[in-house]
Amino acid sequence: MEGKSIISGTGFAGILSGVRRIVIAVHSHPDGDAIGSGAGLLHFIGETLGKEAVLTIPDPIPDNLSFLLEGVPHGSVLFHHENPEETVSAISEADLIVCLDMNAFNRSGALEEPLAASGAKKVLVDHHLNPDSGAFDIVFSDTRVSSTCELLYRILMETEQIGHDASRLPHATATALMAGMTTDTNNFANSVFPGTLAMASALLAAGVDRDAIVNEIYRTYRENRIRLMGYLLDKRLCITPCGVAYMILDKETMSRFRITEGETEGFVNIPLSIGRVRMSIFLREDEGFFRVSVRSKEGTSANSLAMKYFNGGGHELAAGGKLFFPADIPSREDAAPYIVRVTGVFFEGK
Ligand SMILES: [Mn+2]
Repeated sequence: MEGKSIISGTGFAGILSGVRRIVIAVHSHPDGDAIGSGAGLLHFIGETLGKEAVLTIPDPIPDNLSFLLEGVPHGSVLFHHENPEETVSAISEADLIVCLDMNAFNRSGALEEPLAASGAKKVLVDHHLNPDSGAFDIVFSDTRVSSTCELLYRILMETEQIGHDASRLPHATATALMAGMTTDTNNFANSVFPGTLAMASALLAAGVDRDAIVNEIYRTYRENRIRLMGYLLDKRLCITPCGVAYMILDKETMSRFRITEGETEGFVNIPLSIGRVRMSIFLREDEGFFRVSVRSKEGTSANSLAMKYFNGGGHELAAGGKLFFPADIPSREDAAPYIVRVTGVFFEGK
């Protein structure tokens, strides 16, 4: 447990009920957990508390998550990349801001400055290591859960309105929380705790259609993604003597396969299925930097590597960061030797 953890959710609904303008904010390059918890809370505030709220999102979401935002009240979701002024003013005029699935404002890209500057009361609900507790008035933080969706589920269950009866959750909230938990556990492959399965069980009993969720998330990809995946695994996957697998996706290859950024989600996990691989690193080129994803097997800290060498962090076994050129490496061609060198130091101390 991290920071000033307040694990009881009993006061949560009261905090939301006592204010007028509520804004929910999620991290940049939002994943299923960010959108699931954001949409889930939005529906809870609307349907259970009968109040309005606005979900602010810094940049586009992957297509396979768009079903989570169908059915939200008109005007209740603001994307910064589409509507920067309205998004920023919602944040600056808010009385209360709930930040989800991020441990600090600097995970939220374009929302960082408005979030930091806003005079609103700030609440954090998150499951990453090292929450920036000082920046928030109320912190719900626990790393021993699968996802922010699971932590939010626990908090909502403790509210008077829900009273530990999952069937009282709005159906859309239950669906969104199940979806976010499913993506953060990689469909129950990692970070599964007893509470995760208890949550899944209760939500299923409450009528959530998990088959439909799994279909939306994992069976709606474009052919291009699968072709690129095949190409990367065949031509680009390298494995160092230390058992570090890495793949580097440059811009030219992205445009050759006509791939958008969200479509590489999950690629980093694949090499971990190789027995001798203990860590997998995936780099995707952006403007002047690589976006870095790191995954590791038990006993190896993806978080330490990402913090030390990739300007990032996250969870023990799943972390992310950035590698800038020319600040960290002279040019983009130096990414591969950089990975080989720093992981060599990381594992062998040489
Ligand atoms: Mn998460």
